Amino acid sequence: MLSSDQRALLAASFAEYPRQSKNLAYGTAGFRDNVACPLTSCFLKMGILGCLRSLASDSCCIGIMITASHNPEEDNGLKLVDYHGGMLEQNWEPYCEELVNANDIDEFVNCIEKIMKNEGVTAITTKSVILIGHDCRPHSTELAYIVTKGSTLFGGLCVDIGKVTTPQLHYIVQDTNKLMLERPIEWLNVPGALENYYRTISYGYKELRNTARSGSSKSINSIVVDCSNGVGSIALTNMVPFISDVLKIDIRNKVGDGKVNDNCGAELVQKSQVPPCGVDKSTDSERLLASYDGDADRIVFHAFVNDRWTLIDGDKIAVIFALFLSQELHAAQLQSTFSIGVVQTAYANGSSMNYLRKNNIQSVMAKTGVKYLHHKALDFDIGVYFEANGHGTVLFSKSFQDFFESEEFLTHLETSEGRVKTALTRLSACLQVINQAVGDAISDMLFVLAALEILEIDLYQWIGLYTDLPSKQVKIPCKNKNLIKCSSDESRVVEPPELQEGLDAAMKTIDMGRCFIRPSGTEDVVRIYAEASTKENTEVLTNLAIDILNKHINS
Ligand code: 16G
Ligand code: MG
Repeated sequence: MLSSDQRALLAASFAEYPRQSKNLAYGTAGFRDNVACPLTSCFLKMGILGCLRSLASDSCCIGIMITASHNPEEDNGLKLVDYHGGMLEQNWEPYCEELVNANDIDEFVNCIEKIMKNEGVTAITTKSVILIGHDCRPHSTELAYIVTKGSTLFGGLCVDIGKVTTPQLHYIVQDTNKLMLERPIEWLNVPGALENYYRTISYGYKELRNTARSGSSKSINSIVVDCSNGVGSIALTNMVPFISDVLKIDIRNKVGDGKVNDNCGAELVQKSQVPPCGVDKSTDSERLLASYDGDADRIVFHAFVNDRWTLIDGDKIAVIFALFLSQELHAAQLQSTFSIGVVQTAYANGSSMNYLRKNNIQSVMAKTGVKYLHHKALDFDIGVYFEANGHGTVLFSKSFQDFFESEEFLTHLETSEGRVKTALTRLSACLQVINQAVGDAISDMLFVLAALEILEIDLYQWIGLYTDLPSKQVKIPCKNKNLIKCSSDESRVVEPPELQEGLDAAMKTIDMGRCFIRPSGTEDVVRIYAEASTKENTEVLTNLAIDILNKHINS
């Protein structure tokens, strides 16, 4: 299917960027490794794959984000944004791996032709469109250039939109493809698309705040944000002029202040449960603090209150989202028209699950990784999904969105009054402030602040909403992590069965003990999570789980 000229071009590029020495896996969130790997060949090939995906989806634009998220600065990586603005459809992941790991030019060309055949791409035309975004790692610009090279080699129109957060790229891809139904791609206006991002989100945030009871002593009007020395600081700085009249944002750990994610950011704060560098008990006490990760698709909050430092993780964010949305859905009298539910993972603290249950909010569990939570959240009209580590957003079903965009809604809004009218206005504003394409640290931050204000929950009440059960996470190097197979939500080990039998027996001996073991999707390790009534019990359970794992897998 490829012409001899096309083959010759590919062969030349194959020779220029030799294949990395090891096999790479697409993993939970794309390819990620140390840049010394080297990653250049992988990036070139993904430029080509992006074109194929675009051609297979009616020339919609496809995003390629260059980032290794919360990994150390020495790592880099790449994830694809599909035409709908979400993550790449999972049935395309094997194609990515096959292309990247092709050993020679014949395997490479065969793989391209296989994809074309399977996905109905009859010819390589100039009709593919790729948008590239990248984070602030020193090697990201060069890697973006190599992706561009791959795409243009394949005749694609490739637009490098520069330093943006992962959620900004998702948002722009989603927005652009909506607009492309009406206009040709040549009209793509990147500054305009970015401006639309800032305008829409800030507008929704302000609309929500306008509906709060004025003068509430509980409003949070300022926040300190640790941007993990990453690209989030650029996006947040750009957002400031849109909201500075109502919210004071104090940005710490900006690009250039240090290495990306070094001693700061959401990963460190949530996993190690310590404050990041750049914030200080003496100056930042009793203030709300937030930490983003290196590409700003994750957020956790924290604070120095009453003389101690406290983490407010993704579970506590999910709870506020759910409380607020459920309250407004009822107030708008739409609770029998639209469903609402929360999707969490096995890492969600048991106390958060109890809290949701007590408040009659349905919650379900998904496998770890945004793509799995996202998928489950589609089962609801309002699907809140959040990982404890701070990845999450809200998805609204098509019928929910259609309702709020309909003539019927406008009439309903005009004729309604009092609490119903307020609730309708609020739900409609949620469609603006929330980045539905993917979890977004900036959008999540603004939404949670507005929701806290409306719910009249202050920092102390938020922290005290429920008390987390003490928990611990450890990672154990494993000879072959793939020997372990888990249930679909990863709460139980299915293979080898003796492993789960051992864990079940251990849990029975510990008060409120719960633990699970799962192979990591991003590292060559097995992860153990344990929680129990006390810190000591959690330690005991963790150690029991380590022994059981070593006995059945590592011996
Ligand atoms: C990736 C996932 C994150 C998940 C983590 C688990 C995305 C964008 N990121 O970072 O959601 O929590 O992997 O890593 O999906 P693990 O499998 O190594 O524990
Ligand atoms: Mg990230």
